[in-house]
Formats: sequence, structure tokens, C-alpha cells
Amino acid sequence: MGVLFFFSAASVLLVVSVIVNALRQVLFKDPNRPPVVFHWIPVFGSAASYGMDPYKFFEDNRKKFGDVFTFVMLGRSITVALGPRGNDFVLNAKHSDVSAEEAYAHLTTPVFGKGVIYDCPNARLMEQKKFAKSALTTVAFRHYVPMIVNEVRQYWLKSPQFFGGDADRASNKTHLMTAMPEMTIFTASRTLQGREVRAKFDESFADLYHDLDRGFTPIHFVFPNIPIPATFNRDKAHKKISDTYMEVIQERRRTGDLSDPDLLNTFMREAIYKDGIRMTDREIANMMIGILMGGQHTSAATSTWALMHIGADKTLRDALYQEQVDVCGTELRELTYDDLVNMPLLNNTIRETLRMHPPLHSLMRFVRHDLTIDGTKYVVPRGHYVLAAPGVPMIDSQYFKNPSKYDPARWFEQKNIIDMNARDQDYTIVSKGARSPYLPFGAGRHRCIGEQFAYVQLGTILSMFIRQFEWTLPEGRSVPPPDYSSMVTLPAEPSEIVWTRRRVDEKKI
Ligand code: X2N
Ligand code: HEM
Repeated sequence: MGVLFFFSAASVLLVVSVIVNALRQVLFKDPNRPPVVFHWIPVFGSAASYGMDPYKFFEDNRKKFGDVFTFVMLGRSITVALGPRGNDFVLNAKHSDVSAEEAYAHLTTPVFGKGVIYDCPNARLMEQKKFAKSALTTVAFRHYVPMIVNEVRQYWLKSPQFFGGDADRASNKTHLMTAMPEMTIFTASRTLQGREVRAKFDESFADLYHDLDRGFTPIHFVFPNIPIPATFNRDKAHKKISDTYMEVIQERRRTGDLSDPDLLNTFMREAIYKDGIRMTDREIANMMIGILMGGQHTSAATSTWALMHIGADKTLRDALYQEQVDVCGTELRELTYDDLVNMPLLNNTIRETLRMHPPLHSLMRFVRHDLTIDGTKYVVPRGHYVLAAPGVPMIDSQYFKNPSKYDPARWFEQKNIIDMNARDQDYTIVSKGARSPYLPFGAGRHRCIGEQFAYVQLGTILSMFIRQFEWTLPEGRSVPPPDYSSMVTLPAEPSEIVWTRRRVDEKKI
């Protein structure tokens, strides 16, 4: 009787709150607030439709409301601002008005650790980015390309996804969402992270890194400390990995050899803030974890998408191979950084992959002071979030002809859209225009510092594939649709290619 009463009272309450919530949305529209996406369930709001297909969600609501609207997701009110002007509004908002740390720290701090990225004042992040940027130079990239080439060869030789120990193997099927994250972590750790960290990935680090990775998910964005094994394992793994980096730092300091061209040495040598305070070993360790995590997901996703699109297009594949021959000769001499720079089709293939599949579909900021949206009567109140979706104009026919066609050649015509040489910015100074329709690396003070490294890493890995293999998607399959359930936009399973060796007779991997 008591139980029955409780349940009927609870369901009455639930029904009443749903009705009140619905009526409130329909009857009380505040003309000074952006329109709110209608939702039946209070608090939960539009989580399901946003979470399952954010681009469909943005497009559907843009048709109803225009470029600016608010949705509720699991207790948060999020205002979306679409289009180049929306990007500018969110990404170039004043730091005193909006903050990235208050939008991201609950997700990133348990993974990266304390004192860095979003667990410190923004002024500190700006300097941390400058330190990291100073290691990502052409000089460093010249060292990195041969290292990446080596790692790719070693990986192919031993991975069952490729030759599985048999250097004569002439064909196989490869599951890209297994192979590409592994190739990404080996190449990024050997170059940016340094030889000791790379060596640890052959042993204990792989499992620990995996545990950390499983704590970097949209679930943890929504519920940072949800009591599930993934959360406990994340916290254990973070501590062990961070401690291991500190041991590496201490060992390098003991030997005094800071000559390798990696990020760790740059931080050890140069990480002194303008006010004279030095980054602690713990902070350097956590910075390295953050950079590893960020570069890992974005790069692995991008190489996977690129390989699928190239596999689906024989003409593109042949042209990419011809470019390798044109730049490096019929004998295909060892790739260098300067060769990569001279391969426009390869670079445009990466550029086009990021147009159709930018890894991050939503960039968020927490609103600290009421924000007026230019040219409207709307005010976004403090406590809400603003969201930029740079991927939306990138698939809009207003900016890109035939946007759903994967066509690297379009970039030979549309060079005017972006200044591809807008490099070497000073990230302590806020840049102006985010009004570009092509912003896979963001804009403004939080803009990516990893763009050039990503092009080097992706360009080298893709060149190696193009030289070695002729590949296609398995019979009857086309490029898979996107899956939005992970931190970055990935191709839905099965992410497979089938390949044959181009020059198996030469036995040259
Ligand atoms: C529960 C469907 O799933 O209803 F990493 F050093 C390191 C990344 C920010 C991702 C935001 C929310 C999806 C809810 C689905 C570094 C390289 C960075 C930059 C709702 C029912 C980290 C937020 C993901 C919302 C998706 C933030 C990354 N360069 N890496 N309901 O990145 O830079 C770094 C920087 C973000 C997101 C989402 C839901 C520096 C559901 C069902 C379920 N997203 N997401 N990086 N949702 N449901 C990074 C910026 C920083
Ligand atoms: C920031 C994209 C690779 C390090 C960003 C942002 C985007 C982005 C969109 C802005 C986030 C925001 O405004 O909220 C990408 C893509 C990549 C990539 C598409 C590869 C294809 C990398 C790599 C590194 C890196 C390889 C490190 C070597 C960072 C850092 C920030 C950043 C440190 C600054 C975060 C901030 O200031 O808040 N990236 N990234 N990224 N990225 Fe990347």
C-alpha cells in the first residue's frame, strides 16, 4: 500500500512536471532570450537528439530558429551560435565574459591532472601554449619525419593488422580503428614525448593509457565522477602515468642531457612564466599527458577518415601515388619534411578530410557575464554555455560547392578561403577574425597549436600508406557514416580496408 502510494505519487509528480515544463516553453517566451528548443523532459532536455547527431540537431533547429538558439542538455542551458558570425561570437568573445576552463575542466582535469590547461588561470594556459609551440618548429619536424617513418615500418611488420611478423605478406584486411590509434600513439610518443615514453608504450604504458582514455568520454563530460569502473580506472591510471613522467623528468635532469628535440626537453628548459615562476615537474608531467590525449584522438580519427576516403576513390589514390613519384623519384627515396611541404595534393587531402570530418563538433564556453548577441535583442545570461560548431559552415553549400562530395581538388581553386600560411601566431595575443567558414582548428585565444604537427604526422603516415599499398573498402561498402558517441567524430564500424602491396617483390617496407 505504502509502496503503491509512493509510485503513484511519483508518477503524478513526473507527469505534472512534464506538463508544467511544456506549458512554460509554449506560453512564456522571453523576447530577450534566444528561442529554446522544445523538449518534453525537464533537465534531460534535448540530450538525446543532440548527442546522437549534433549536425542534424543544428540543421533542424537552424531551419526553425535561425543561427542562434538555446537547448537544454542534462541541466545545462546551451546557446548555439552558427555560421561564421557565430564562430566569431563564441571563439573571439572576451575572456572576461566567457571561459573555456569552466566548460571543460570537469572533464579534462581528472585526465590531464592539476595545474595545467584548464586547471589554471587562462593567462597560464596562454603561456603553456607558447612553451609547447616553441618546440613545434620546422627544425623539430625535420627530425620527426624519419622517426615517424621508422615507427610506421616497425608497426606494419609486427602488427597482425598488417604483416604480422611476415615481411613478405602481400595482402590483408585492416581494422583501422585498431591500427590507426596505435600508429598515432607510437608516432606521437616517439616524436613529441621522447624516447623514454615511447619505450614504455611497448610495456606497461599501453594498458594504463587505455584506462585513461576510457575516462575521456562524453559520459564524463556530462557526469565527471560517475561511479563506474571507467572512472576509478581513469583516476588510478592518471596517477601512475603522471608519476612515470616525473621519473623520466628527474632522470633527464640527473643525466643533464636535454638535447633530444622533444616537447619534454623544451618544457624542462624553457617553462618559466613571465612572473618568474617555473612550471613544476608535476605540471610538466600533466601538460605532456594533456598534449598526448588531445593529439591522439584528433589525429587517429583524421587518419582513419582519410584512409577510408582514399580507399573509396581510385582516381585520387593514383594521383596521390603519382605525387609521391613526382616529388621523390621512381625509386621513392626516403621521405623528408621538405618533401611533405612539396606535396599539395596530400596536404589538400588532409584539409578536405578535416572539412568533412572535423574531430571536434562542439566547442563550448561558460558564460560569466550576461552576453548580448550583436545585431539581435538576445541576451545570454551568466551561468549558461555558448557553443560554436565550426563544422556547420564547412558542410554548407553557401561556402563550399557540393559540400557532401569529398574532393581534395577543390582546395586548388579555393585557396582564397583561408590563408594557409597564417602560421606562427603569438597565442598570448588574441587574434581577430574567426569569420572564416573553415576552422577545424578553432580560432581566437584557444586556437589549436598542434595544426602543423598534425599535418606532419598525418602527411608522413599517409605517404607511407600511399607508397606501400593499393587499398579499397571491402567489396560493396562505402565510407561509413559518422559516430558521435565518442569524444571525437569517428567513422561508424566496420572501419576496414583491404590492401595489397604495390612492390612486394622489392621486399622493401
Ligand atoms: C547520456 C545519446 O551522449 O542521449 F584534449 F592539451 C588537450 C571535446 C570539448 C569534446 C567538447 C555531450 C556528446 C553529450 C554527447 C589539450 C586536440 C584539448 C584539441 C548527450 C545520453 C579538449 C562535448 C564532445 C559534448 C561531445 C575540449 C581537445 N586539440 N585535442 N546525451 O574538447 O581541446 C585537449 C586541448 C572537447 C567535446 C557530448 C552527449 C588541449 C550523449 C544519448 C546520451 N564534446 N559532447 N583537443 N550526449 N547523450 C581539447 C579542447 C578541449
Ligand atoms: C585546441 C582541433 C591536433 C593541441 C584546439 C581547438 C580545436 C582543435 C578545434 C580549439 C578548442 C576550443 O576552442 O575549445 C584539432 C584538430 C587536430 C588537433 C582538428 C588534428 C587534426 C592537436 C595536436 C595537439 C593539439 C596534435 C598537440 C600537439 C591543442 C591545444 C589546444 C588545442 C594545446 C589549445 C586549447 C585551448 O587553448 O583551450 N585543437 N587539434 N591539437 N589543440 Fe588541437
